[in-house]
Amino acid sequence: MKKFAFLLVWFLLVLMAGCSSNDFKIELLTPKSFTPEQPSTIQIKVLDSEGKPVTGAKVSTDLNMHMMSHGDISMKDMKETSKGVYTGNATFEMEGDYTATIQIDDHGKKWTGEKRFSIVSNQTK
Ligand SMILES: [Cu+2]
Repeated sequence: MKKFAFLLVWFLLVLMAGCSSNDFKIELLTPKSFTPEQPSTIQIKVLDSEGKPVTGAKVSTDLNMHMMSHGDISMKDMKETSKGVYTGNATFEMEGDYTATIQIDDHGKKWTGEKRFSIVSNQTK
Protein backbone atom coordinates (compact mmCIF):
# COMPACT_ATOMS: atom_id res chain seq x y z
CA MET A 1 0.00 0.00 0.00
CA LYS A 2 2.81 2.39 0.91
CA LYS A 3 4.64 1.45 -2.24
CA PHE A 4 1.56 2.17 -4.31
CA ALA A 5 1.18 5.64 -2.76
CA PHE A 6 4.83 6.36 -3.47
CA LEU A 7 4.42 5.29 -7.10
CA LEU A 8 1.35 7.46 -7.45
CA VAL A 9 3.18 10.56 -6.15
CA TRP A 10 6.12 9.81 -8.42
CA PHE A 11 3.78 9.44 -11.39
CA LEU A 12 2.10 12.78 -10.64
CA LEU A 13 5.47 14.52 -10.40
CA VAL A 14 6.47 13.14 -13.79
CA LEU A 15 3.17 14.34 -15.24
CA MET A 16 3.64 17.84 -13.83
CA ALA A 17 7.21 18.06 -15.09
CA GLY A 18 6.01 16.91 -18.50
CA CYS A 19 3.42 19.67 -18.62
CA SER A 20 5.69 22.51 -17.64
CA SER A 21 8.65 21.64 -19.86
CA ASN A 22 7.15 23.52 -22.81
CA ASP A 23 6.14 26.54 -20.83
CA PHE A 24 7.54 30.00 -21.19
CA LYS A 25 7.67 32.64 -18.52
CA ILE A 26 6.44 35.88 -20.00
CA GLU A 27 6.88 39.32 -18.50
CA LEU A 28 5.15 42.32 -19.99
CA LEU A 29 6.95 45.62 -19.44
CA THR A 30 4.83 48.68 -20.15
CA PRO A 31 5.21 52.34 -19.24
CA LYS A 32 2.84 53.71 -16.59
CA SER A 33 1.82 56.62 -18.81
CA PHE A 34 1.78 57.66 -22.44
CA THR A 35 1.81 60.86 -24.48
CA PRO A 36 -1.12 60.98 -26.97
CA GLU A 37 -0.12 60.55 -30.62
CA GLN A 38 3.37 59.47 -29.65
CA PRO A 39 4.57 55.88 -29.71
CA SER A 40 5.16 54.15 -26.38
CA THR A 41 7.68 51.36 -25.97
CA ILE A 42 6.31 47.97 -24.99
CA GLN A 43 8.62 45.12 -24.08
CA ILE A 44 8.02 41.40 -23.72
CA LYS A 45 10.58 39.41 -21.78
CA VAL A 46 10.56 35.72 -22.69
CA LEU A 47 12.21 33.13 -20.45
CA ASP A 48 12.12 29.36 -20.75
CA SER A 49 10.99 27.04 -17.95
CA GLU A 50 14.48 27.20 -16.45
CA GLY A 51 14.51 30.99 -16.45
CA LYS A 52 16.91 31.39 -19.36
CA PRO A 53 16.19 34.07 -21.98
CA VAL A 54 14.59 32.76 -25.18
CA THR A 55 16.48 34.27 -28.11
CA GLY A 56 15.66 34.41 -31.80
CA ALA A 57 11.92 33.88 -31.36
CA LYS A 58 9.13 35.52 -33.32
CA VAL A 59 7.01 37.64 -31.01
CA SER A 60 3.91 39.63 -31.82
CA THR A 61 1.40 41.36 -29.57
CA ASP A 62 -2.10 42.74 -30.04
CA LEU A 63 -3.41 45.34 -27.63
CA ASN A 64 -7.11 45.67 -26.97
CA MET A 65 -9.41 47.46 -24.59
CA HIS A 66 -12.26 45.55 -23.05
CA MET A 67 -15.53 46.09 -24.97
CA MET A 68 -14.10 48.93 -27.02
CA SER A 69 -12.60 49.31 -30.41
CA HIS A 70 -9.70 51.66 -31.03
CA GLY A 71 -8.62 50.00 -34.21
CA ASP A 72 -6.20 47.31 -33.39
CA ILE A 73 -2.92 48.28 -31.85
CA SER A 74 -0.72 45.46 -32.96
CA MET A 75 3.00 44.94 -32.94
CA LYS A 76 4.10 42.32 -35.43
CA ASP A 77 7.65 40.97 -35.42
CA MET A 78 8.80 42.71 -32.28
CA LYS A 79 12.51 43.43 -32.34
CA GLU A 80 14.83 41.58 -29.99
CA THR A 81 16.66 44.47 -28.33
CA SER A 82 18.51 42.41 -25.75
CA LYS A 83 18.66 38.69 -24.98
CA GLY A 84 15.09 37.45 -24.70
CA VAL A 85 13.62 40.97 -24.62
CA TYR A 86 11.35 41.86 -27.55
CA THR A 87 10.44 45.48 -28.14
CA GLY A 88 7.66 47.18 -30.09
CA ASN A 89 5.95 50.55 -30.29
CA ALA A 90 2.29 51.21 -29.63
CA THR A 91 0.42 54.47 -30.06
CA PHE A 92 -2.30 54.67 -27.43
CA GLU A 93 -5.45 56.73 -27.98
CA MET A 94 -7.00 56.29 -24.61
CA GLU A 95 -6.03 55.62 -21.05
CA GLY A 96 -7.43 52.61 -19.24
CA ASP A 97 -7.14 48.86 -18.97
CA TYR A 98 -5.71 46.86 -21.82
CA THR A 99 -5.26 43.21 -22.61
CA ALA A 100 -2.12 42.22 -24.47
CA THR A 101 -2.49 39.04 -26.50
CA ILE A 102 1.03 37.73 -26.97
CA GLN A 103 2.10 35.16 -29.54
CA ILE A 104 5.50 33.54 -29.38
CA ASP A 105 7.06 31.20 -31.89
CA ASP A 106 10.37 29.89 -30.61
CA HIS A 107 11.65 27.86 -33.56
CA GLY A 108 8.31 26.07 -33.85
CA LYS A 109 7.55 25.94 -30.13
CA LYS A 110 4.47 28.10 -29.77
CA TRP A 111 2.86 29.95 -26.92
CA THR A 112 -0.14 32.25 -26.87
CA GLY A 113 -1.41 34.04 -23.82
CA GLU A 114 -2.80 37.21 -22.38
CA LYS A 115 -1.43 39.78 -19.98
CA ARG A 116 -3.28 42.76 -18.59
CA PHE A 117 -2.02 46.22 -17.82
CA SER A 118 -3.31 49.73 -17.42
CA ILE A 119 -1.90 52.98 -18.63
CA VAL A 120 -2.73 56.65 -18.05
CA SER A 121 -2.32 59.68 -20.26
CA ASN A 122 0.33 62.11 -19.08
CA GLN A 123 -1.48 65.05 -20.65
CA THR A 124 -3.44 67.10 -18.15
CA LYS A 125 -6.90 68.08 -19.27
CU1 LIG B 1 -11.22 52.92 -24.82
